[in-house]
Amino acid sequence: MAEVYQASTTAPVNIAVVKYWGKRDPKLNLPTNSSVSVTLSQVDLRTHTTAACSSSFSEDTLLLNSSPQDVSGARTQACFRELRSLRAALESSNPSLPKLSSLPLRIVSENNFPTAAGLASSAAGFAALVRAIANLYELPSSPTDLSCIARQGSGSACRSLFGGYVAWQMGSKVDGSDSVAVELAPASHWPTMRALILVVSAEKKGVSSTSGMQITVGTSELFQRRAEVVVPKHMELMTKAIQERDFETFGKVTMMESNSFHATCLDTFPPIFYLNDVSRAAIRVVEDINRKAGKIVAAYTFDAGPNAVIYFEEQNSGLVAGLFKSALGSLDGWQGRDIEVQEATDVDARAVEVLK
Ligand code: 2P0
Repeated sequence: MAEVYQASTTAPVNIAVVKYWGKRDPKLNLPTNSSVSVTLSQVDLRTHTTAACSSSFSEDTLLLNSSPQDVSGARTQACFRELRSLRAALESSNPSLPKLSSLPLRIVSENNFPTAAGLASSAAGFAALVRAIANLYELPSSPTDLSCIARQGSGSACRSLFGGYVAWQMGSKVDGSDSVAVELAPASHWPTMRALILVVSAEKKGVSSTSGMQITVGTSELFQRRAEVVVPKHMELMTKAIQERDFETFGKVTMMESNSFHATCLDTFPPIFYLNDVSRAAIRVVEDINRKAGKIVAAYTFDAGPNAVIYFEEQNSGLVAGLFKSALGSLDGWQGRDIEVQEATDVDARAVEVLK
């Protein structure tokens, strides 16, 4: 029987605090602005992926949550092609290596969170896919190198190759080689940071990010100002706030970023609405919390969906969780989940297993 080679890994969901929205090159997923994310729990919100290859497989396949996925799309193909060409280069420099680059791939992925509900499922998905294949091929690539490949699967995926606080530098080269993710700080840098996720809806979102952002780029004048003036300022403030563990600035920029992104969505024609009444109620609860505290101790952010992520520091968890429970407890359609910020570890960067 033919040998089956396999390797597994997991990748976490990341939530942007400076948002990616808009592509200058839709084929390579090159963004119109840089972004920053915080990677959430290792345990609760992750994609687990196993990549296998064998001459006994007839073609490349991908199963996500037990359903077969189309792998012929340009994004998945770009990831396969780049990873195979890195493996082929290794094989030509070391002829004793098995010729894995020419074998069909079988990828099996499982998410433990709602797909396409604004919880960045494509980010964790493509990051896990790229890392799993890189492990299978025993590539010596760094997370930043792999981020350049994952970006071609889904822009935000490049940030899920790291844990903690991550910047995706937009870069300026036309081939995208400098549009990569880098770690700003590990999660351990700010051990008191906490996040609460309000799952307002686990339904699939109405407008996909890919098409939404293209319509924004084509129709919103606010978008231009956001990309050229607002985000560069927020990138600078956010990077410094993280370095200095300055929660007030971190929180203020996080909320202003979310508002700026959703204002741009509203300024898109036809408009894109991701927030709903429960999302807006969550914003008011955060404002109440900060008013009571006399400073910013909690910050909301929303991606391309109605679910809220609330950041706060451990010492304020009683105030934040308490007010959320009493204010939103009577509303239908949300459930709170406490998530700690954790390190991304390369869980399964283990040697390739050879299964007979
Ligand atoms: C972000 N979002 O920075 C922003 C905030 C949604 C709102 O990245 O077309 O799924 O696959 O590159 O990465 C969602 O965009 O889009 C996203 P593609 P992606 O997290």
